[in-house]
Formats: sequence, C-alpha cells, structure tokens
Amino acid sequence: MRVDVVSIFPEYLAPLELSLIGKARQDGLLELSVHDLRDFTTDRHRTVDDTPYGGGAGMVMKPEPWAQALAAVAADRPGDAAKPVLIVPSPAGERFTQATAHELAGEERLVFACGRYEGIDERVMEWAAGHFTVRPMSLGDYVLNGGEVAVLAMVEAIGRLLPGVVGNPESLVEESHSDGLLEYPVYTKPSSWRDREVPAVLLSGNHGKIAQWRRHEQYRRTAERRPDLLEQFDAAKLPRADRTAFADLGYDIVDGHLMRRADAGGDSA
Ligand code: 6GU
Repeated sequence: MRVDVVSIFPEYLAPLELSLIGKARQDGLLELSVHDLRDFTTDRHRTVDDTPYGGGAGMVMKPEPWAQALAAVAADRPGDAAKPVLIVPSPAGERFTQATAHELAGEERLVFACGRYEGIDERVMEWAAGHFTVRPMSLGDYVLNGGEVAVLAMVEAIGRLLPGVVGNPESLVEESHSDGLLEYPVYTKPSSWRDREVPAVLLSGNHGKIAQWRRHEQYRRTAERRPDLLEQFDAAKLPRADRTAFADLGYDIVDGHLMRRADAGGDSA
C-alpha cells in the first residue's frame, strides 16, 4: 500500500517511523511519504490560511495550496491505477471504525489531507472528487487541533491489517471490535500476585470452559462499558449458556436482538 500525508506539520508524523508501522515501511509493505503543504504555496510568507467568509473565529485553509499539493500527489501514479482515496480528518467526518480500517486496508493508495480544525475551504473537497474518492473521517466526538494525531491513529489501525505487518495474524482475530464486542481480560504469570489470583478457570486446562468464560467476560464488559455496541450484536444463534449469561446481565433476546430489560438494575455488572 502507498500512503501520502499532506500537512503543515510534517514532523508530527515522525512516529510513523517507529514500531510495527516503521518496520512495515522498512519491509516494503507500506510506502509512506509526508509532504509539507507550504511547499505548494507561491507567496513569500508561504501562507496557507485566511479569514473565513461570513465572519467568525479562527482561520480557514486557502484552497490553492491544497489543490497544488493534491494534484501533485494524484499525478504521481500509473495511468491505469484506480482513484486513490482521499481521507480528510475532521470532527465533522463519518466515524472511523474497525470496519473502516478493514475497508481502507484493501485500497492500493491512501492520501491524508491534514487540516486545522476550522477546516479547509469546502471547494477543495468538491474539486478533489475529480481525482480522488473523498472520505471526511472522524475518530470520535471530540475536537483535535488538527488532523495529524488522527492520521497517526488511522494509519496505525489500517497499517496493522496489511498482510505481513502483524507477525501473528491470529492476534487480529480475537481483539476488541473484531466481533463487535470488547475483548476479554487477560492475565500472565505469576498466578498469584499481591494477593490477587488469576481466575481459576484459566488454569484448568479445559479449553471449552475457558472459551466460554472469555466470551461471557466479553458480554459483561461490553454491557458495562459499551452497551451501545450490544444494539448491533447478532444474538440469534447464541447457545443456551450465552443466553443465560445475557439474562444475568439484564438482557432479553427478542427477534435475535438484545433488549435491556426495563426492570434490570441501573448497574449492568
Ligand atoms: Cl479525524 N480530526 C480532527 N481535527 N479532530 C477530530 C477528529 C479528526 N476526530 C475527532 N476529532
């Protein structure tokens, strides 16, 4: 996969040289270039922003440097290649999820356009649609000062799904969100630590029981921390023991959907 990032703070992306993603780049699994937006300005001050039409606080990124930068990045490709995906990090974007990461990991080329949070002149996104599939993307419902931190998160989430990046692909299968649930708790040696014991079932050697305990811990955690995720959960084909686990957590199963019982306590744990 090839990734281009355009930013006025290229140094912000330095962590992408480290760890798993840095290794993926060294191994040629991920080709990543960072471009300085100011290199595409033509004035002496290398200006990238201006005041907003209509008034209001803050500054807006000027369209022309963005068009120059994105056209240069878009031009640099073989004639038969598909349009790259242009990801525009923004709190006003569509939510970036594990499903988005999987979808984008299947692309040949991604381009990230890091704006400051007041944003880029909207006409850039309209113009860019001629060269890219444009996807404004948000990490969640909070505001960052610019897209750079969001790009670090998205490139890591996408990059680790590329074939060969994570050494043991098994570790991608059982992690949080891969099945729409939060991950179960994990433990390592020693089995007794500061008067706290590892749950006995994990030492039992009974793999069926361990798998069931872990699944039930996923249900318990998800009900407690992220009950919103359970609204999407397909409960139609659950074994009896799992139905009982959900009943104990205060959920009924109606038409394959989990429904919080009206009389269930305020605390789902
Ligand atoms: Cl993707 N960008 C910015 N600037 N702020 C955000 C965000 C993205 N996601 C949440 N807040």
